[in-house]
Amino acid sequence: MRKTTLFTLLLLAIAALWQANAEAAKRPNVLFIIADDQSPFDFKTYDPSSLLDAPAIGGMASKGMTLDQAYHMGSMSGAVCSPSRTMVMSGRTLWHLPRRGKKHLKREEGVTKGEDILNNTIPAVFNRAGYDTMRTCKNGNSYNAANELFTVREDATKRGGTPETGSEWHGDRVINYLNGRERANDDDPFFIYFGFSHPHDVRDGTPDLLKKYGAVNHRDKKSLPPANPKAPKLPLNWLPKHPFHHGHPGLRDEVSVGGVWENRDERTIRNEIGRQLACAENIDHQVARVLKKLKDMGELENTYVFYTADHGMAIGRHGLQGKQNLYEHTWRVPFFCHGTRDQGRYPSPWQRLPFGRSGHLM
Ligand SMILES: [Ca+2]
Ligand SMILES: [Ca+2]
Repeated sequence: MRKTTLFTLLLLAIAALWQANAEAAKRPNVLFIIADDQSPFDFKTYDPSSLLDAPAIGGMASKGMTLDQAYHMGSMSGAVCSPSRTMVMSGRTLWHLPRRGKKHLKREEGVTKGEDILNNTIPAVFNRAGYDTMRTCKNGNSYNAANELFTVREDATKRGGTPETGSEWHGDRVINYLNGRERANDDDPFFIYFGFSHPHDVRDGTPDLLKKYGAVNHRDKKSLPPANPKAPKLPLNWLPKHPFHHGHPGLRDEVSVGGVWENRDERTIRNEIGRQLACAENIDHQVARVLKKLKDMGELENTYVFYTADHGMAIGRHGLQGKQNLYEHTWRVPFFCHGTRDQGRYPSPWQRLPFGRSGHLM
């Protein structure tokens, strides 16, 4: 009896260990995708009248979860990217970010090095948990001290209309990284920060996608872009001018964006939205490539995929052009999550976040 009991206990212990090892081996990967300057209303999920073809990102939305009320918290600076991306990286609110001055990156590093903020940023936490961490994104306007902690970092600002100068470059970085893991038989879990430089201006689209959305890369400040019936229609909340003083009308985004400048006429705005959608579809193509690669590697079903943007954008809505306002199109962001477990099982978006239920990401 005693032998049987011990043997049973031993079996149970082995089973428990096997289970623990199996669980450890199955730790999920994370693919965090972030666009630069994208209103949620680019996507049919948020605006069914949008012309944007984005089947890869839209597929994530339909099979996973969509947050309807995802906002960034605003900014203390015209460079809204900076606080937004620092919040993403550190998990702290706008009011608790590392201090910034005119030479904010240097000061930020001085203040935060060795303190808990830096040691609890995304790369620090995932490195500590035994994850491989990789990042590609635009340069600047972010939390550089944290960005440096990614074990693989390939940042460059790519806003051109060719494979080498546009979003495909960022897509290639992730594909190359995954190819390298495959060659090395690296089966550590990974966290990939897959950032794009687009659709932030200058919105230079590729020729085929510009044609699809009836737009051109307009460069001549003295003329208007051609009228094209294929260009997206003016949004319902388009205005030729913002109706009252809104605080900071001379900002770079309101007066200096190439292709728009201070113009708010129909031809300019429709062309610029066409450029925006051309750049957004190119991002979708890159996301599709990476999702396919993960599927081919057998990793997709073990990967949480997030898609969001650092903030939204106006492009003619309410007579504004930029990111420095608090209308819905600008302070809301798209937010989609495709996970391996618990999909569609919770009525409330916050309860449905995979971190709470599975509890094994952090
Ligand atoms: Ca941005
Ligand atoms: Ca590794």
